[in-house]
Amino acid sequence: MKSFYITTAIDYVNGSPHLGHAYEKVLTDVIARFRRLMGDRVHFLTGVDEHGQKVQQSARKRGIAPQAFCDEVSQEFRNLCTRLEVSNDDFIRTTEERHKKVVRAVLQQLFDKGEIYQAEYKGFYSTRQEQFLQEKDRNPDGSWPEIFGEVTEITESNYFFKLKAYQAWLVEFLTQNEDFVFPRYRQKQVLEFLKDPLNDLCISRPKERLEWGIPLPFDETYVTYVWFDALLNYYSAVADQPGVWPATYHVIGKDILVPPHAVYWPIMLHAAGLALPEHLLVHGWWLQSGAKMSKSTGNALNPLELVTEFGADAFRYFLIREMNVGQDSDFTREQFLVRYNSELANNLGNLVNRTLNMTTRFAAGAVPAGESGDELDESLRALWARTRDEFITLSEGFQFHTALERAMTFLTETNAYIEKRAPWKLGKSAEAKDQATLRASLATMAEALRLAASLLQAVIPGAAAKILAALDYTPGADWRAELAWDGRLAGRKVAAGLVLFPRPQAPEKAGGKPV
Ligand code: ME8
Repeated sequence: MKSFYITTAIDYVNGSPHLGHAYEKVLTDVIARFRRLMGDRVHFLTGVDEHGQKVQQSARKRGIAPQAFCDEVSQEFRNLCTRLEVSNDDFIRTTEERHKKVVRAVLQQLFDKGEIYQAEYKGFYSTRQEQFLQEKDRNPDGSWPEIFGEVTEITESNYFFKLKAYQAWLVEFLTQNEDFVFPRYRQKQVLEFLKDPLNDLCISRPKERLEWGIPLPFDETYVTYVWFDALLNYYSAVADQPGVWPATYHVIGKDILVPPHAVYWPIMLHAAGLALPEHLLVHGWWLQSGAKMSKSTGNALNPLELVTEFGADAFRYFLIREMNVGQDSDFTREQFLVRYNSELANNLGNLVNRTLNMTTRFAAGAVPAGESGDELDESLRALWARTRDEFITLSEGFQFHTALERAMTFLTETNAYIEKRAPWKLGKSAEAKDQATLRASLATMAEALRLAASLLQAVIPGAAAKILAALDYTPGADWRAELAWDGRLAGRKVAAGLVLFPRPQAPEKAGGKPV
């Protein structure tokens, strides 16, 4: 079986991980976990981008060797994955030999085929973006946009990859494969970009300007341009694993779609005779007061602080619930607390507490058998069937925020069911009918909780596992079968006292803390 191979972008190690990095890993993880539940053989790769000028500069600033600097910062990105319960199967660093070997082999192959040539180049260069600029990159007033930082004119001899020769092929490919980029409107942006003629890509940097890179195999006085090196990570990590390449999805942010992932990468692969990835999944940005969070602007939020404060599940839940994949979202602590309080603590947390505590109190801790077949139960079951089907369909289309909204509605309705049944009243009655309704209600509550936890596994894996364990239940391998409402918990001994989402401060009192 061909793997469902999914990757994140590899993060620059010139600074610590921020919320944007955390989001991309969590989003990719939710997809990976969801596909595993759906029965796919998943291979999930993440990693770090360690070469290039920015990393060399950051290491210099710290007064340490680039490799030592990379070792240190890479570890932070690895720790981030662990703390976020990201289930990656592999973590690649571009300074690893397995990667460098593949980069050199691909470069040599393209050079031998005549796809790479040497030429004199004179042009404007942005150190911050590590790219040569073109006239069309200028502001209307002739100045260079801020994002390029300092721009200098340089002349040097360099190696070029024949990008231009493949422009028509790429346009044809994108026209034939309309769903190559998700969301679709982003594919249109790629085609828009391709309306202008492409220039060949400068893929070398003279060693006197940049030492920190992979030497060109055919001319060791140069190192490889960092993007040419970095993009190959997706292939180098699995080159020796049959049945994995090509990638099913490369998950990336919108800033690195055009040109690297949608232009350079398909052309590099095609020229090297390698299969193209099936899709690019492009997410938007987390903003703070409308500005992109990034290392260079200094408004980056340290995700680990939030994870320490609220736990990985709450953090993951918020990111996935709040962001419509593809669009931008503003991050505010207030909104985080609103969702935490209302959806996790009050809705899910409340159902957990009530179910476990009431089963303990009114049924000696054992989930009763049987359910009443009255209208109240019927309608909750019907809502479950709809919720489950919609959740799966929405998740398949990456509409996780709506999928979670549906799950929340099911939890709200289950809590409303409890209010209507009022087990605390039934428990006081000695009548046989009331006792039967009480048992049936407790069975329904436990089953609804089991199903909700199973459904939410990909998003809140830790909390879901704790809920299932408190219900004394170990899920089977077939997820779809797990999602059937069939009262399988009858007789299980539940464990009361599970507090998953302790209530934080009220939002109005939370002011003063930096977001
Ligand atoms: O671009 N919101 O690395 P990177 C959401 N090394 N996503 C964000 C974000 C934000 N505020 N800021 C960054 C690179 N990202 C290259 C990639 S891949 C072969 C090489 C996302 O550390 C960004 O869009 O700058 C990208 O997908 C990822 O974080 C890494 O960004």
